[in-house]
Amino acid sequence: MDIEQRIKELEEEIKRTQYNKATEKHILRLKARIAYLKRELEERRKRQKAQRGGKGIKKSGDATVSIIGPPSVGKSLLFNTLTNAKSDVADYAFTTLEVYPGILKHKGAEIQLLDMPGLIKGASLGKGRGREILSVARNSDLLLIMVDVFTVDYLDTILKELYNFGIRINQEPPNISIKKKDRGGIVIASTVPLSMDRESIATIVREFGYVNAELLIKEDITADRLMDFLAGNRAYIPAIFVVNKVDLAEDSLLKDIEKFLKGKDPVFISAKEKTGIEKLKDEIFKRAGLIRIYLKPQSGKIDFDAPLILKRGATIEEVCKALHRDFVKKFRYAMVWGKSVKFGGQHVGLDHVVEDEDIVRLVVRRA
Ligand SMILES: Nc1nc2c(ncn2[C@@H]2O[C@H](COP(=O)(O)OP(=O)(O)O)[C@@H](O)[C@H]2O)c(=O)[nH]1
Ligand SMILES: [Mg+2]
Repeated sequence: MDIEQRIKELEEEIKRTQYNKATEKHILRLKARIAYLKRELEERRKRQKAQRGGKGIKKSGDATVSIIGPPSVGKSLLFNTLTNAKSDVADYAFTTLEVYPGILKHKGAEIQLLDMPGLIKGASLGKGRGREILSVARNSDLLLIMVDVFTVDYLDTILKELYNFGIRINQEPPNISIKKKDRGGIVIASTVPLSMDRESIATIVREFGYVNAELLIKEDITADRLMDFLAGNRAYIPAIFVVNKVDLAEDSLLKDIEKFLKGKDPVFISAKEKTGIEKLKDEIFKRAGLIRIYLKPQSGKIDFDAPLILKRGATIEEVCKALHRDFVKKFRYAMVWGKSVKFGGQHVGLDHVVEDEDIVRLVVRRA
């Protein structure tokens, strides 16, 4: 029997089964089975795509950001406002048929933005070229999830399609590790109290084909996140919620939207009137995980207009590598001014983590 059909059958079975204490375990097992089969399906699709030589958008710049949302919410107009590129803007749905790349220059960084067709219900199953759009989204460093003041309800659909495609937004990867063993069954160790009972955890792990294994769980894991971990092919990507066309909304509507999106920290903009754009740019820079490092040369002034752009969490070693391939080898120490140090001019080593707007002077051995 083919995998898709089997998944459908299992889903039907879950729907038919009355949820209660007695069936709880059985349903959990069915869910794990589905998650496992879905992964098999993904793997197969990936192999087929690799054979066909699937084309992708070439990444460039310091980070890649995809604009995702339903048709006609103003994605292309925003894209044109933010970048040096041009994308079609029109009054009817599906004006954007291709993926358009453009560069947003902000705070010394070059951020690649991708404008795409609208994402519709059923996208993760391939509707409206949805799988192509979601593949691009999956490979981004950040998503702009965009709706307009009239389509805020549609957000749920977008979030579901992302979820079904294995994209997890604004979540850290599950903090678990697993080791296969020769004997001993499923052994579960945890560093925090767990809400799930151990038998349920073991059931799910077994559904993914493990007979003997040691699990180390470092968070209060849910069944969904455990399955995500075991499936192993999830993409964890930060996302910014953008609400466009505020120029068309009454204050009362905006208040309702704010309430509806509570906890999602939406950025309100008007691509047409160019309001909220600077705030959005700052947010993109931050949420893409970028930081600026100013280099202090041996002599001469610091060029504050040309920072070195790195990813948050970068160390002095990365600063060295970005400047010259021999600098790590010749490194003696670095002097740092800024948020990452206790006092200005502090001497640090290669593993020191730098922060946004730190000033760094590298001291290296001469030839
Ligand atoms: N009033 C208003 N109209 C907008 C705004 N942004 C986009 N539009 C209009 O909405 C329509 C769809 O825009 P488009 O960028 O093509 O949407 P896309 O399908 O999401 O790329 C066009 O007629 C735009 O001029 C906005 O902030 N305010
Ligand atoms: Mg468009």
